[in-house]
Amino acid sequence: MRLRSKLLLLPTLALLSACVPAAGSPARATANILDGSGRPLGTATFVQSGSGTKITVSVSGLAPRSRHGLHLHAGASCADSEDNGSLVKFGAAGAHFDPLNTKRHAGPLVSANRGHAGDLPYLMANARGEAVAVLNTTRLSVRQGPISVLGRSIIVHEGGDSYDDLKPNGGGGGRIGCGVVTAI
Ligand SMILES: [Cu+2]
Repeated sequence: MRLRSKLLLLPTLALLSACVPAAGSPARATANILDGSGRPLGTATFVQSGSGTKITVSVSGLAPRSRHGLHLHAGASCADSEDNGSLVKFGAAGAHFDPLNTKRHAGPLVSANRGHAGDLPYLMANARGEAVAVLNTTRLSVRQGPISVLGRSIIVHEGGDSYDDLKPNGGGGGRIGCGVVTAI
């Protein structure tokens, strides 16, 4: 009887292990970034190996040589919201992802306790309106946990990013692109 129940268990275990990546293998996530009219603007990819996460964001269709704040926001939705009767484009994406509750906008390079983990390098468009931002960070992870990017959203802002709070959230202003991050 004991042997039989063990044998029944074996195929179940094999099935489970097929779904779980081996320890140490990279975990990956992606976001499709759409503009305010629902047209594709670009993609974000997240690859974690060990404690580091490489983030690559590639966008096109921007104004030539323009700068755009780029952040991970806390919400899991790119729906619009309303604030005092006015529409907030992609408002459901919420505020900058700040898992350590620093309440400071300080850009991508400060240590984890000094600013929003979701502050990413701003996008700088070339003459053709294309921009790529790359960041290697330990402030964000792909695997599940308090600093995971899964279920957060990438936002591209109308304006640039001063990496400080002299203007709210670096002065990026309105939201022109959004994509929710999902595992792949
Ligand atoms: Cu933002």
